[in-house]
Amino acid sequence: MSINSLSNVISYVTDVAKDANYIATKLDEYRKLLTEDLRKKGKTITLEPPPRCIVVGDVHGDLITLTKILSRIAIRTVRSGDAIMVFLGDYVDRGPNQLETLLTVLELKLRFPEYVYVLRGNHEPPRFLIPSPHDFPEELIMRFGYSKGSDLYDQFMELFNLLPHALVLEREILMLHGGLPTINYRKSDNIQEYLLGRNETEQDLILTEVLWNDPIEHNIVSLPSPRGAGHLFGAKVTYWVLSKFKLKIVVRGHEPANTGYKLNHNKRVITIFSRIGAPYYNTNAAYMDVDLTVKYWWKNPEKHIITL
Ligand SMILES: [Mn+2]
Repeated sequence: MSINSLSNVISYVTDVAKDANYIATKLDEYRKLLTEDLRKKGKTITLEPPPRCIVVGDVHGDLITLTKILSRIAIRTVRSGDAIMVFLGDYVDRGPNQLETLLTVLELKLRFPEYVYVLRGNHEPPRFLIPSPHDFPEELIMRFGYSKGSDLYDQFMELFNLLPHALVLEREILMLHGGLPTINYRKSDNIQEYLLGRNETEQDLILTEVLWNDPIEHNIVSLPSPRGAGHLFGAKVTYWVLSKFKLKIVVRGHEPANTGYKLNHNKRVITIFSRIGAPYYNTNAAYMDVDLTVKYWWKNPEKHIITL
């Protein structure tokens, strides 16, 4: 592991994670930054594509795999502005290191605010949509006792409300945790409205879809999801979104994959899963590292996926 790699952050947050008061102080800093980011960039962020984009899928407390990924990325790569790094959500629940995992991505955001993006997953839930299992509150209570543990949980829940739902690299990639909304298929003229909803009733339904949807290999719009929340979105939705909003590909997490990634809808939807171990026992974790200066890179997206 190089001393100049991003994985240096992990030894720092491991110290933070030992002390409830230290965590609370850091949480204030993270919330302040995310509030400012939200005010400036909104709940769905749109950027001009950088030369390089690194994408990490679900980590769910697998700090060992996250360390391996970060140790391959030099600090100067991110600091120079040549690359952005995007996390697709699901940092907590499962695994003994969920707190350290969450603190690592937040600390990276704090240190490189313009180049690191921390998206919301369904395990960073709004109060109306708690996933199962959700052992993050129990983990905090086990470590810090009932009073301090539940206090910290409330503060994290507040922070989760500040995380962006999606990141768009114009003309290239749409990144989000679960999938494409289906209830407003063909009803929106701009991507912000499509991903956020047109009014308050739509907002929660669309957030549910963004956080919970999975692709299905049929040329349909939508089916109910076996997960009990969200829908399965068909290729029709993918093709409409890509042509309507002039994008090439959708990159999402949420679903385990044995090789760490999978492709759907004629390679236009990529799933990245960046953890290994129980309860999925997948063979590989994966992340994506795309050189966006390569023309037509998206025609063979698997060439830009690194498995470990
Ligand atoms: Mn998920």
